Amino acid sequence: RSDAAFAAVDLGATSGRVITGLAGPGRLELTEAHRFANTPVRLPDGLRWDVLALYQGMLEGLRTAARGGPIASIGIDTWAVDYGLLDADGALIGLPFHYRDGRNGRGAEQVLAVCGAQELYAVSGLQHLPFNTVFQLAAHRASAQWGAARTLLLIPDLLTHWLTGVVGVEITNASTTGLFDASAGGWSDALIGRLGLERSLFPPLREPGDPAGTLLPHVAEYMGLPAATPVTAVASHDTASAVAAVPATGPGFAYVSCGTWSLAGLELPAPVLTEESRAANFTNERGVDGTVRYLRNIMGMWLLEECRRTWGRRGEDPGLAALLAEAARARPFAAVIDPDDGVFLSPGDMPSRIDACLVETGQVAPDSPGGYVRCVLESLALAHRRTLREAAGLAGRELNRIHLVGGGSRNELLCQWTADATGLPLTAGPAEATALGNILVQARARGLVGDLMDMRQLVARTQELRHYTPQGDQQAWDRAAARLEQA
Ligand code: LRH
Repeated sequence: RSDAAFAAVDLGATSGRVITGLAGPGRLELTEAHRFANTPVRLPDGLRWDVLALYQGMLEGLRTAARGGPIASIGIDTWAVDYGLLDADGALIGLPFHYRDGRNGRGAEQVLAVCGAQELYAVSGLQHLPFNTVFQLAAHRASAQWGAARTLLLIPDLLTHWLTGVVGVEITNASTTGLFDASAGGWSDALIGRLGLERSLFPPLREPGDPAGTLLPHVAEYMGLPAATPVTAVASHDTASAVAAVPATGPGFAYVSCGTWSLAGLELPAPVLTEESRAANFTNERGVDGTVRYLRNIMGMWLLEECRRTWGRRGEDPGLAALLAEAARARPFAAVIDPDDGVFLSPGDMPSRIDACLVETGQVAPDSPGGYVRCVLESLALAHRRTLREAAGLAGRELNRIHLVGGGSRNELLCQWTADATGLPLTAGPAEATALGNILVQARARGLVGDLMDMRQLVARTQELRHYTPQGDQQAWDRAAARLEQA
């Protein structure tokens, strides 16, 4: 069989894209059909996703992609944890909340009062993040809308539903809800029951590669695609798609999927549900083919993006290239923050929050934007080191290489410093790992690509990668790592 074209819809926290991928044996080429902003909206009752604008952007993009020739299937991935609720008629109730909304703290308290952190982890293996779906649902229950809710769909499943009319939840993303049984690989009836949620809210699960329906007639007509065009469930959690496209060709690799978040960890055959793992807050999210993404969330490029948003509002953002050049010249290790500090989670003035952390730990705030960027990137490299070393220790693994994928792989300073801090060789790229993983799962469902190893080899053979070897002063990084622990 020859090559085919697939459309990947990839929605991130700041922008959405529709990408066409030509895939087949020996071939994997991406073309961006459309890119659009994802701008959350603050309403009086909270921070929401403008999911209609995202849907419209997706339709627009698919229409553009369809003009380029036949599309064999469509796959959708987005960020995790967030959801929409449907009523008995199948209509969306309200706009989905943004995981950075402040309501979630209350929800976490309520859940933990019923179900202890140990019990939750023993079943779900999920790291504690204040915005895990289970906590959001607890906060949501107090609303007037809740009584009308009949079906929960995660964001990619909601968009799939609007394209096809079919209801289902894809499993890699289900594993980020806190209501998924990491060992059994299905919804946890036990947790759902304990927390007093209706079991019928949770639709049947789909595996990456499963069919997710065909386009509804009005959708197909709008896009100029045949009504029989299939939508395929991909690894709909963007991080799971990215990990599937890590171009590793042997064992012993760790990955950092670096975009708005840095997701740093390992791929394992089975979850690690020990008390040590819970205390270290590692997650066991599901990957393709039943693999486990054993990782921890690190605040990631959000720190830089939010600094730039703050400077931009004041007309003080000199642009990314200038900022990085300035950061490269700034004094090394002048300031270290802990990127995992919860104070950085919500949107708002990031430089001031960095200042406050530095003052609190007896450090001096940078005196230029480049100084902040250096502080952020060095601190992220240190956090990558801490997380990967802990993951390897808890999982009993030796690491021989880091694969840094996602948009962050374009940042040479971050790549070099992550190699330096960890003392490990690092392969950077592909920047488009998420879209590639999305396309590859669709191509595999059509029999055009083999197993996970074949998928990764195809990425390694066809995509542009950069290699970094550790340099610099190891002891200086060790000293800085000690400062991270005090930060
Ligand atoms: C990255 C990501 C991450 C989740 C977060 C909500 O985009 O999906 O894996 O923890 O967003």
